[in-house]
Amino acid sequence: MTEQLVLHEYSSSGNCYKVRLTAALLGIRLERREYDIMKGETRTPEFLAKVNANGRIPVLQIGDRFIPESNAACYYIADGSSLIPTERFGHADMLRWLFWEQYNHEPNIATLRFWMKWVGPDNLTDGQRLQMSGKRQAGNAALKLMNEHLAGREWLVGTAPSLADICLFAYTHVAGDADFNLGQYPRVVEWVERIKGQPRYIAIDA
Ligand SMILES: N[C@@H](CCC(=O)N[C@@H](CS)C(=O)NCC(=O)O)C(=O)O
Repeated sequence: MTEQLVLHEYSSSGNCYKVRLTAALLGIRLERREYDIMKGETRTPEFLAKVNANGRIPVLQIGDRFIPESNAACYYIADGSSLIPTERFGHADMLRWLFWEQYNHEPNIATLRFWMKWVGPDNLTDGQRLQMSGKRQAGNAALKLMNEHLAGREWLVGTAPSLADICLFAYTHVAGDADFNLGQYPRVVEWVERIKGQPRYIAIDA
């Protein structure tokens, strides 16, 4: 990849980490620009006008063009690499996991992690408090589904690591931050270790 890539991010976010991890595993350099989401730095008129009208990070900048949405940014980086299955079914299956992550996994596990670690249990609104048990149940259902899918297989799609593994790994491996007990999902724990063992792996706080 010859063009310069800039990641607009908040580094402890799993959505931002998955973009960094994709680039690291592929040996691709990213320039990093940090925003403090706790201070609303992604909600300024400048950010909304130039970087992402949706007011969120991560956003991948390629020259003067911007790709918001973590999984789309990962896809841009990984396109053409071994992380993207080329066989038609495998490719669609990888996309299935990326969409599933955004609908069934991230809104539950990542949101609870943010509420518990950043907002703090004492500062939650009544509305957030009301949603906690539903999100915990749905987060556990997502982890259970992954655990069952991983029976007899090492990777989510086919027989090699793909972008599906990277995108699901980001919030799964820190689910303990939101008091999910990964020990209940032994195949997920093994899969987490398998990803950590990949050449050029970087940790979320690297
Ligand atoms: N679906 C988006 C979610 C992006 C998102 O929710 N980003 C959060 C941090 S993980 C954010 O920017 N929050 C700050 C805000 O909403 O003001 C993605 O996958 O990139």
